[in-house]
Amino acid sequence: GVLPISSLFCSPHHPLIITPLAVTLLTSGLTGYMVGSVSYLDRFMSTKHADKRQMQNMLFSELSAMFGKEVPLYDKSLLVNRVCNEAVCSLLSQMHKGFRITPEQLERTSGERHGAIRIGKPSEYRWVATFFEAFGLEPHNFYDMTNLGGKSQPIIATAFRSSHNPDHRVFCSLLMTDYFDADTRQRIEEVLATREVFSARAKELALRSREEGGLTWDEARELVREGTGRIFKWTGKARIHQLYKDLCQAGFKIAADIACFENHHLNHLTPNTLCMDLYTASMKYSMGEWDAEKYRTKAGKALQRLGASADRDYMKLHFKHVDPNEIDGYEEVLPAADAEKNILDSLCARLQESALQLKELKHSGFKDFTEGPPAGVPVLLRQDSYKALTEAVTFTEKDGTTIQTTHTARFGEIEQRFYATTPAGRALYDKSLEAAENSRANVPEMAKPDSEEAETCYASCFNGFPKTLRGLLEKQLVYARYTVTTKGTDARKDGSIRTTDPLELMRLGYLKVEGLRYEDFLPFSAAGIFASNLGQYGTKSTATAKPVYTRETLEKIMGKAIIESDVLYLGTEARSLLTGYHELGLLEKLESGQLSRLKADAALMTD
Ligand code: OOG
Ligand code: NI
Repeated sequence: GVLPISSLFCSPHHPLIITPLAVTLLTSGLTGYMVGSVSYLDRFMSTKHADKRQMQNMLFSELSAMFGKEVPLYDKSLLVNRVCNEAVCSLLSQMHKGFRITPEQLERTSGERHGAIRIGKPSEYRWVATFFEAFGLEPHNFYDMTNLGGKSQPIIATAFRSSHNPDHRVFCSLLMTDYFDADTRQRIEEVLATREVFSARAKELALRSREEGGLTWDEARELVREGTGRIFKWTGKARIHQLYKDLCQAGFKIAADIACFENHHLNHLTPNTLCMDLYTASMKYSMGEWDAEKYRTKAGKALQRLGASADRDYMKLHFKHVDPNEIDGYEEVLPAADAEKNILDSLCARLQESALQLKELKHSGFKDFTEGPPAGVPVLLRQDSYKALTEAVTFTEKDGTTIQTTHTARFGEIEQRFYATTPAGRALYDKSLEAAENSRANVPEMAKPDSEEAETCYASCFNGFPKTLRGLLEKQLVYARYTVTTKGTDARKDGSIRTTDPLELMRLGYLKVEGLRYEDFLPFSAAGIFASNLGQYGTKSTATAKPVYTRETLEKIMGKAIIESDVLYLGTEARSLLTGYHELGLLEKLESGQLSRLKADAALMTD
């Protein structure tokens, strides 16, 4: 039947569930585990303060409404995404008997967003970090965009998100002015010196949240309004046209986009898709780039691939609000022979509706290649976008005169998230991506957008990756969370378990597994996105000596520590294994080195 809404919003991994292992860990000195749960409990129980996860949902849904008003094409693309996701769900419900999702539930499942903002000066960055802290969004990972060879940008960054089961995130860039020659640097800093993006009230509320551990709902709503009414709002107002022109001409359009504008306008706000290739094909068709025949071929292929590969692991990855036990309960069946064709027919018909005719809106086309792994390799994330729109801007000069012109920077990204990779998986990804980029540079067919040869060749560079979760786990390329089954508990009673190998325990049906979803960003994908939208592929430092930036550089600027997300993935896996071994009575059977390594990995994560 239809899923109850509550099951979509009740995380199966609620931090309040205290396992017997937590007690074991507490007595064995790993107090971080419990301390985390207790402090969460404290915050959760405090009725005075608004819940930070609910505040996040409110902030991002308001930002989405704001962005939709600013950029009509964004709203339309959400519609295309919805229609595609409905088509995907219709196919999935034929493959997983019992899976049904109402339009309202789908809408809420697809509420996840990541935003991108670009900040000009350290003091602003510090305020942004304080603002996001009020929503429970903490900095995760350090991205040095100045160090990407030919794709470098004068940017360092982090992403603000929740550590566990995040729904939303913001990629937050900081322009490094010492990347430039002294004269340019001085001109940029001068225009930024007088910029005040945060109102006194916004600062007061953000600080109050830090001091008191939260905000009341009235205060929370007010802080959201500061965000949508001022901090992240596009105003189309800019300053110092000469600096803007000079920076653009010198190939530093990114600096112009940051320094000359009034505030931290959203550059993009990215929703999730259930099937990247179906979405990109539908957008290219709706935007008038592809004819119906080409669309049918490409979209048909995407649906076929989905029909052949959307197993329970795909379901758990893409419907994270649905209880995984419920997913295990669906009977898996092969879709009918004409299932994909019928779905494609109705999708084609829907895309003809006037609300979905994107060609009537002014746009700059869709990006040529999808960033990230090829279709069918379920690691990290895939991203694509419609290209930046040309928007009207009014410059006000020092003497008060105004100049009407345009600016092209804001674009429409989409993403699909897959499994988080281990260091070995990430190294394989980086190597595969490098090979793919090299062939794109050297093999003419590879550089041809939308061609079969290009797709096949790109995909072949990633052949080292197995296509299933099980295969990826066997090669230890991705992280997972293990849970004990009733069959496992029964086997423990019999004393019949002979192995401690998680994959063998899975094969025997004693452990169940879920791959961990990748919740972060990829510097090279980000660079590709920056590049294709700014129309310039990378920058070179013009400083006498190119500065070196580190994680500490950004931590000092924020006055906050940056969380290393690998620690979270590794720690989540280690904790689940410790709990699993404990419940299966296998802790004593582990080699001593293995047990202490798992405990150390689990202890790295502090809440
Ligand atoms: C941020 C680019 C990074 C992503 O999805 O990788 C990003 C920007 O364009 O400001 O958002
Ligand atoms: Ni993005």
